[in-house]
Amino acid sequence: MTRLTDDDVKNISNTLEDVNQMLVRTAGMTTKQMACDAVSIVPESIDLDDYYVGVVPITSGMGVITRFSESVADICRALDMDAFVTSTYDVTGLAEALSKDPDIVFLADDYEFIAYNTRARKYSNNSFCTASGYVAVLNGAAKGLIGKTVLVVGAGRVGSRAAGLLLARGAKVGITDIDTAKAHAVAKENPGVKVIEDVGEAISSNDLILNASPAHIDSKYIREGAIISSPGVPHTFDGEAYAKATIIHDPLDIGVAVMAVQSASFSCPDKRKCRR
Ligand code: 2YJ
Repeated sequence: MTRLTDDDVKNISNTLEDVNQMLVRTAGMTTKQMACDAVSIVPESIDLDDYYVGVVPITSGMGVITRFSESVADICRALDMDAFVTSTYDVTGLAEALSKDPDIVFLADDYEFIAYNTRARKYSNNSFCTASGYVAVLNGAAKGLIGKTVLVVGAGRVGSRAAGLLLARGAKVGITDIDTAKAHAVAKENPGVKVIEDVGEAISSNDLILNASPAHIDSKYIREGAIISSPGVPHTFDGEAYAKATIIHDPLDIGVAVMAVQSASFSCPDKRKCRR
């Protein structure tokens, strides 16, 4: 699984408003509206400033990513939540967080990244929330997906979830992966999803793309006017790709904002009003 680097996250806290503006420009929605849309929450029905969030840095595996926890806390603060990062790590950090009685605790190792709602005793998962955020963004940028064809590039944890979410939004879904067995497994789990074996051919014949792959996409395959909603990291689109297509990407904000809103919704005081 792709792991963020110190470099990927170093500027996140300073560019949250840029991401917000980019989402307004490309998808017609603010970060909060995107996050609510991704998990079917009515934005006015949830008071995000009522939530207290703790973020615990985790040292296991490849260790702490510089500014990862601080960036997660800043993404929550930009949504009006109150957030803190623990001064200690791992189990000690979790105990420190819980001693402050937070509503939500974020923590990530090299395999899982979750937001645990301590009131509802339920957690949000980053792969699902990243997929649903980028599907919401694509839906906004394309002004709806009903009856439109969307190509999912990459049949990993985010791409496989995105395929199901796109079907649920009424899109016709194709999926491609250099490992065709993975693409076939997603198609089997999501009847209606079509496997396209040739990745280059698939990209050059689609206007709407959800790119959940770490592989580089050569700009020669990209169609003029395409919309590419792209959670995949590393993000390696070049200037020519950006000149041809609308490309929507940020390394952390979209997925974390959806996690924050979904996790908050688990303990929304009036769940019936909260859900769309
Ligand atoms: O606390 C820290 O600073 C680190 N332990 C954070 C590790 C972040 N984890 C990843 O980037 C993994 N790839 C897992 C992300 C979940 C995939 N959607």
